[in-house]
Amino acid sequence: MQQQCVFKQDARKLYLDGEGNVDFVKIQARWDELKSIKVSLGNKYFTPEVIEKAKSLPQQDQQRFLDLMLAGLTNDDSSVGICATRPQDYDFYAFYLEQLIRDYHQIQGDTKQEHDWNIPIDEYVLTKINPTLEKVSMRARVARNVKGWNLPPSMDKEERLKFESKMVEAFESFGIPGKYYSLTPGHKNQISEKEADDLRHKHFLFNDMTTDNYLTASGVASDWPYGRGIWLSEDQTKMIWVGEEDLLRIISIVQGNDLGKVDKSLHDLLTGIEKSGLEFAEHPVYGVITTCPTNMGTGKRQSILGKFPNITKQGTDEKKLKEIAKQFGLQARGCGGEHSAMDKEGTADISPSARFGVTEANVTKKLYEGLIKLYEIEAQAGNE
Ligand code: DAR
Repeated sequence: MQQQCVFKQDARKLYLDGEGNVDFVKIQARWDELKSIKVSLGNKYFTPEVIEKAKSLPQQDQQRFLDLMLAGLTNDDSSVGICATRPQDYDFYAFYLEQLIRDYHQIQGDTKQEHDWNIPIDEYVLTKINPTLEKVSMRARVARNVKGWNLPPSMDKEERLKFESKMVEAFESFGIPGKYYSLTPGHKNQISEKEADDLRHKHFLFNDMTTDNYLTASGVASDWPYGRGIWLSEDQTKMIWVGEEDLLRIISIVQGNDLGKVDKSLHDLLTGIEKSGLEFAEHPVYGVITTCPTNMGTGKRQSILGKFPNITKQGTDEKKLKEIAKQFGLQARGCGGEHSAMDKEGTADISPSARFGVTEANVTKKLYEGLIKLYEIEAQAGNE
């Protein structure tokens, strides 16, 4: 059965007093309640010192502070629970977000984000791990937001539409053959529901955002489907999502076995879009700025769709694979992306968790090295 999603305006009302001011007692009570279910990072770092500091801010900034936490307060199973609403939140609310970011990315000391797209071809070859990994769905994406624009949780409909128009202009001139498909009602590039579903079946387009309680509660999904769409390259290996969790998700999906090739495809796309004159939102320490603190740094998530029938006992024990993956700094998701289930073959989307304090090249290396371990364990589990 489909879950009933809670939208931002209703989610935030629960934490306001009679005058509409932020009520810290109500927030604390909810975080305390969640402690017996699951402690998200948002919950963990809601400390007395943080509360004291937040309370000393003007009311408008307290309201924004509440907005940061809505995803976590609304979802019992949250592990992070935070969405920034504007690029400047990472400085303004550093008293709360800094420790949380360092915790998620396992960073000690004063790490500053460095970038390195030097990723070799012919080195991270999956058939060296296991000869059956001949034709694998390899994916890589970077999250990007654009300087001068709010992040999706706090955009209004007008800003979303304006941003989409700006991107349509960029797509018309950026030089890689492809087409933009809009979900905005009445847009000149609007596609039908059927066309949208076809793109979803191919795993190109994102799902209806109003069906994800994290996206609705945080405001990421507000004004759906206005300002949303996808640019897709003619050869269907490169795509750019507009108006999802970040303003842009720049993605490449390649079928094959050389991780370096998907990186090259992604980097070509990223360089192309950068040349169109867009200036991405960046932080001097944290690197690229993203809505979710988990994506800060490189914003890069690289994965493969792999089958782990032995570890997952034919898909019935996803938890086991998730636990093992975690030991190697990897995350295992279902085959339909985040919050989706694995199938009977234990098909999972495996990616390194860290994106800050690692370079783009490190992300690929971590994926490759983690997969070596994971496939070793999968083979052992098959002999048990
Ligand atoms: N599940 C949510 C978000 C985790 C990170 N995923 C993103 N940003 N799509 C949580 O708070 O646990």
